[in-house]
Amino acid sequence: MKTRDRLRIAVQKSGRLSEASQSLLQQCGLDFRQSRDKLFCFGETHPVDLLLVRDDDIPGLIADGVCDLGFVGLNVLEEQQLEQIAQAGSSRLHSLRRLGYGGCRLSIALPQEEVFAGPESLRGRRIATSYPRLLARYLSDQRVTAEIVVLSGSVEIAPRLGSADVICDLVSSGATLVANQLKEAVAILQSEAVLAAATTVFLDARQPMLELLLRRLDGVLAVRETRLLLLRSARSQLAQVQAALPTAALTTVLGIDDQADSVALQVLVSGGFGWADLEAIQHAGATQLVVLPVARMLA
Ligand code: PRT
Ligand code: ZN
Repeated sequence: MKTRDRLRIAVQKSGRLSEASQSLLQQCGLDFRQSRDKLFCFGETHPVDLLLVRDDDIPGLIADGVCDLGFVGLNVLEEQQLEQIAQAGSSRLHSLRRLGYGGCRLSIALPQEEVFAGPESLRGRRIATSYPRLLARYLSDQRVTAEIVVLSGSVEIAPRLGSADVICDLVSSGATLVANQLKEAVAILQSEAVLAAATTVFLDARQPMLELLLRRLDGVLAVRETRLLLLRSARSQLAQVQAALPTAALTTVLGIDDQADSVALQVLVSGGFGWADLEAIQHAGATQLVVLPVARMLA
């Protein structure tokens, strides 16, 4: 393996994942200076550099050892993993972390007037997609044979052009499908941006940097989902209020100087915490509820 003393990360140059990927690195305390041709970012605070590329090139750059890590959609990563397995029998590419942005699904969609009666409805049909390996895996899992029409873009117009009957494409809001008179039948992959790598063991200065990056990344990802909930409760209702809190919450109960009958609670909540959860706690007897975002956390 080639020795290098700086970690090199592939990031999408311009597209749906660019901003969120760079902002995640910034939240990890990494700052960069961009080269004049805007293809390279030199790490000013840490020995980490960025290569700005097309998202489709990211898995290949990692597999070839040009880059050590990459921020890429799971859809692109898995498609290229399957391609490498088909070509070479194996793939060293894998996902180290799910990153919580760039969410979408790879779905099969058909003309609005058609009825989808399960995977059987796809037998013998022409399905247009840019993800032939993922689609082939789904069809084979379902024991259905169909014709895969590989297109590199504008997949959603294939049925209207007559080059396919059905499509398999990325969907997020679903507006593009509706605009093309298509309807979603089944999602074959739930995707989001991931941190991809071919190895996590380096015998040079990249190893401590990788460990630092992963530690900070875990901190940032955990905090994103965490909220600090402040509230008050009468002592007589404390048990009820505590029972309404999320089960994994970390709770501190504090006395209030001049109010012997009341307590203040500080509750660290992780995972999705919405209006309905807050209302349930209020209903159990809590008052003065405040939900705050958490900036940093060290356990
Ligand atoms: O130039 P480069 O090759 O780098 O970029 P690209 O054009 O290939 O990729 P880009 O930026 O469009 O997407 C990058 C990644 O974002 C994808 O690989 C997915 O992991 C993720 N992502 C998230 C999406 C979407 N959401 C999405 N909605 N990628 C594409 N779409 C398409 C979808 O197929 C549809 O055509 O956007 C259109 C709008 O979607 P609706 O359902 O909201 O209408
Ligand atoms: Zn692309």
